[in-house]
Amino acid sequence: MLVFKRLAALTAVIGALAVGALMAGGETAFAAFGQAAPWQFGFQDSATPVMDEITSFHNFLLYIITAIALFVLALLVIVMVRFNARANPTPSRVTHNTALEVAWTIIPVIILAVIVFPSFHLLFHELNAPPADITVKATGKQWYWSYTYPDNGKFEFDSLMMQEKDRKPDQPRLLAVDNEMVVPINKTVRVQVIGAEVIHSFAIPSFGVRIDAIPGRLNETWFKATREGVYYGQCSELCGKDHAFMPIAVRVVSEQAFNEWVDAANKRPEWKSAGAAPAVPTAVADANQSTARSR
Ligand SMILES: [Cu+2]
Repeated sequence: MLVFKRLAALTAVIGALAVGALMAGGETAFAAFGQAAPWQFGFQDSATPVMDEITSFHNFLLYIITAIALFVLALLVIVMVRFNARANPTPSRVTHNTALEVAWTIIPVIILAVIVFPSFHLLFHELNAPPADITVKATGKQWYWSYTYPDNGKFEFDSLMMQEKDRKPDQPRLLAVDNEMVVPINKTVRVQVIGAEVIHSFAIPSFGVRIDAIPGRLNETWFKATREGVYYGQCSELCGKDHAFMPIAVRVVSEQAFNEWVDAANKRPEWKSAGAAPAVPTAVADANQSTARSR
């Protein structure tokens, strides 16, 4: 019994510490929008309708799974207390109970049917891209991303992780980049995703977007950001030695600011030439570029 008392006391102490840490971390948990925060529980804050739906579906499932886990725990406790060898020396010989067997088949089916409707609705929401207002092509390279704006002047630029010496204090470590992908607020952005030489994955948690960048296959996803700000993501497919150092940064701005940015981008000769047909075959150019960029 003493062992139990000590165990209970230890559990209480650990619980109190965990709650204390949670409350201390709670203040910072929402300080950083568009990126992960220390002691964060759950998802990053949503910035798109798709992520809103992912979050609410997740919460809905959490209620169901919590109820199921508590129900099974209660059954286990009842069995352990009421039907152990001491409390129940002569066990019953019942092996079948038709009503019970029908119930434990039908009820899970009903639970799954309840889950399937919001699940399919979410799937269609994610995959049925509405007509796009702008298109951005994201190319995963070793180890950085390149963004092309085919409908806004065909300029292209590379987006590399900010090196420590260049990083400003307000820019998050390992997430900030030199050239952010810029998109307008409340516009449907079609993102075409491809890999240059190996498989990468384009992922932005706040947008509910994650899609593989596969060489030779043009994948497509979409998002419609409803809040201005900078949203960070990372390559989410193991792609090589600098997999952890090819972050994605998307800056959501007003339409006017976006148009100004596009004008400025079109005036940068190095961005223009990057989007033009390369003088050397693409594979050779990419290989040279990767060699120059690898750290
Ligand atoms: Cu990658």
